[in-house]
Parts: sequence; C-alpha cells; structure tokens
Amino acid sequence: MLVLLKKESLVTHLFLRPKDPEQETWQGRRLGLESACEALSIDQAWSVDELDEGVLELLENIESVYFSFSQISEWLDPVSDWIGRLKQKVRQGISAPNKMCDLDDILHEQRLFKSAEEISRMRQAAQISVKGHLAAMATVLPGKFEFQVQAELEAAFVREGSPRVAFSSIVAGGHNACILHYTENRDEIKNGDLVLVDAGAEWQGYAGDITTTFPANGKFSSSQAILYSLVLKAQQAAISVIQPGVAFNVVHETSVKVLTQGLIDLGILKGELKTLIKNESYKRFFMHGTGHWLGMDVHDVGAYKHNQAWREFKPGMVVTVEPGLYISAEHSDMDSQWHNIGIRIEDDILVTDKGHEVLTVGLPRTVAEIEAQMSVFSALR
Ligand SMILES: [Mn+2]
Repeated sequence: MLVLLKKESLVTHLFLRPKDPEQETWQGRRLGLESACEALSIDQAWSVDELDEGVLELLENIESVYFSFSQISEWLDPVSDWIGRLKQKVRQGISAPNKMCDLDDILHEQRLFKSAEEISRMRQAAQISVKGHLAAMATVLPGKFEFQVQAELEAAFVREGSPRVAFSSIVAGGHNACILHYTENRDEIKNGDLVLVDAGAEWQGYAGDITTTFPANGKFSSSQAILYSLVLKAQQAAISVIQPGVAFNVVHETSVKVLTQGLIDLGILKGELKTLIKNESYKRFFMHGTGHWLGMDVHDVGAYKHNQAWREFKPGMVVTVEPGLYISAEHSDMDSQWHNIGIRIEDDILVTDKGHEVLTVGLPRTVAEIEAQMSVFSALR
C-alpha cells in the first residue's frame, strides 16, 4: 500500500512484504524493505505487518484522506476503522481526518493527459501493434484457423519486446466479425471471408489498440470493397476533425454522418440523411461508439463529459477512432451480397498543439494498398 502524505512537503510511504528466504523459495522474489526506497524512489518503507500501527501514525493530524472510490468496497472499512481509532485519541491532542475524498477524478485527469515520456511509450506500443497486424496479414490463408492467425500476431508482439497483449485479441473470420467482442478465435477461415483483427500490444505499461480488416484470400469481393471503402472514408473523416478545442462527440458525429450517407447511396438505408441520423437508423449496422481514451488501460480512465457537456480535445490526450459496419445474415431483408460482412478500422490518435498525430502509422489502409501488401506477402510465402 502506497501512502502519499502531504504536510509541508510530500512524503511517500510504502507498505510491502519483508524479505523471507523460505517464502521466496516457494513463491518468488520479494523486493524487501531495504531495497524499496532506492528501487522505487520511496521516502520510507514499512513492513505490511506494521500496516495498522503505521497508517494510524501517518493519519494523525491529517485533514483529508483520499482513496479510489472505484475500490470503495475494499477501502471504506479499513479507512473508517483507522479514523474511528484516531477519534479515541482526541484527549491526547491528536486530531483525526474529517474528510474522505475520491481520488479517482484527480488521478484520472492526470492519466488523461500524457507526458512526453508517456507519449514515447505509446508511440512504441502503437508501432509494435502495427507489426503484429502486418504479421497477421502475412499469415492468413483460407483453411487456417483464427487462433493460428492470433498466434502469429501475438508472436510478432513478443518478438518486438512486448511482454503481453493489452487486451484479448479478436481474430474473426466472416460472420464472426459481426460479433463485436468475439474472442473465441476458434473457427476455420474460409475462402471469401473478410478477417477482422482487433488487437494491441502492451509496452512498458501502455496499450496499443488497432483494428484491421482484410480479405483471407488477398482480394476483396466487390461488395466487401464497397463497404470497406465506406468505413475507411468515415474513419479518415473522423480522424481529420481531431484538434484542440473540438468536442469529443464530433468524432462520432462525423463518422455517423459519412456512414449514413454512404448507406443511403448504396440503397441500404432509405430516407433523408437528417431523419436517419436523428432516429439512429444507422445503429442497425453501426452499434458502437467511434472511440475511447487510450493509455495504461485500453479503455482508459478519464471523463468524457464535464457538467453534462462533451469535453474538448486538448494536447496530450490519446483517443482511438474506430467506426465499423456489421451486416450479419440475420438481416434477411437485405440483398445477400452484403451478408456476413463485418468491418472495423481503428487507429490511435494523439492530440497535439496544432492538430493530431496518428500513432499507428505504417499499415496499408485502402483496398488497393491492402491487396498490394497481401500479394507481396503471398509472393514471399
Ligand atoms: Mn478500441
């Protein structure tokens, strides 16, 4: 347990397990108290065995205690108990904290705005993720199983030094791509399938998050190419609006507008653009948001609204942009040429002083670029 104590200056205290050769033989190495201060830049190290007495001492004459209300069920009891015990010491001239405050908002705001060091880690997480997606494209073939593509994708992450995936990889062939959180990855990929891969590497605590969609046999069918190009157009339009001062929801509104107009042009939706957007007709085919904050977590912390208003982008924020279209065979009223096509295209975007930077550069994105890249991979096979 880490305690940050602010009196005249900030002092850091850490409660941790002491060294124990026998326990370490069974369960693994412990840092121990002696090494903790230097290794972790802590002012004072305590044994967890002294947790109660130690915290009581630290809380003496402190006004406010902050802890994460996301974990209130874990912390409310011990903090209440410590405060209650200090209350019994008033006659000794000791005062107890009189406020319990939520740490979340403060901490989450800090995490939302990335420092230069954090940005360089996120750039690396993004670039490792790019390499994994290229490996997935290089290995896919009709007849392979989704988990075999997953293995090559994640092997590329590991080869580049990423110790783990940032979240469970989605490798979805054909109709599986219409299941948004498909992580079973166990089906055989068929000739004519599109393959949707949503995966990211973790690098030094920071997440990458990319979605690519490409044809298993290297060539888009004409229906696949039409819908893919529409999603890409929506994604590019949505990315282009990102700059300081623009509200978060403008990204989603931009992609909804492009997708809805495209579906009208294709005869898939019928009616006026304004009406179809207002009554959310597009949600039949595009049922999720266009993006989320990205950082230490893939769906990172940070408020999306302040006082019920969508907040504006500021430099240092990182957001994903990931519109999609999903038309399963359940839509029996639709021409079967559109069936079992699931497409999502996702990049990671840093808000900069002047506009934005795409951290996940380096992937083929247009139909022509993807087909060219896959024919190169096929020639190397
Ligand atoms: Mn995402």
